[in-house]
Amino acid sequence: MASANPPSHSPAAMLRRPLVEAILARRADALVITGLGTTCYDVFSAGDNPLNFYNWAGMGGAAMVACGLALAQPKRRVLCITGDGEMLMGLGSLATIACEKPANLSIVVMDNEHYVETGMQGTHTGRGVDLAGIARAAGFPVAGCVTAQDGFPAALEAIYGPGPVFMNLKVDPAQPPMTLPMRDGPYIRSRFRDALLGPAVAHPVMIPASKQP
Ligand SMILES: Cc1ncc(C[n+]2csc(CCOP(=O)(O)OP(=O)(O)O)c2C)c(N)n1
Ligand SMILES: [Mg+2]
Repeated sequence: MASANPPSHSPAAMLRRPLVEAILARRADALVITGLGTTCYDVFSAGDNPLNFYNWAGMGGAAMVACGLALAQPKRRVLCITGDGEMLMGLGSLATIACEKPANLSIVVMDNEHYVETGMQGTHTGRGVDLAGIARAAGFPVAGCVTAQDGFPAALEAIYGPGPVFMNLKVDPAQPPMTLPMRDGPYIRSRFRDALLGPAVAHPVMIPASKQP
């Protein structure tokens, strides 16, 4: 399953949607944080869920949002499913996660070696940068890179095992059909919050008499 120096542009790169579907089929009540762009569409296409937090355009923060949630909700599995470009922009988060070590957090990177959403520019991972190696060096106890389908079952077990887990999946760069979730950020946030914590209770705001108009 794990290889320290995965080959670039693996000829056996996997199709991303079946992988995301297989990961989410086991989610139970896991909290799922997406990257922007294609991983956002992948997760929505596998089935909408109020415990999905769709990151529409925020780039570089998915793993950190997931880390915060994992620390706040230690009894819930937190899955971050993001892209290589998004992860490259937020590399510092790997250091923070390695320090905090939330055992319930799994970061899954759909590594297509490209920024698909913005026109298929190549990313660093296609030039040899090894995200799993970076995670391992930072201190992740579980970090692997899967380059072909036969390594996926073991990766799936690891994703739901003790963490923090970092799993890089080399996937085909072809863009699957764009399946767009709702775009209203406050709605996505409130829906997620309500599903996790129950409906928000409105607390009356007490304004001192001296401050009242
Ligand atoms: C700060 C910032 N810079 C650039 C963009 C433009 N942008 C949107 S999606 C994207 C590419 C994302 O690439 P990746 O995470 O690898 O996703 P995938 O290849 O799966 O689409 C970029 C550069 C952005 N949304 N925010
Ligand atoms: Mg990409």
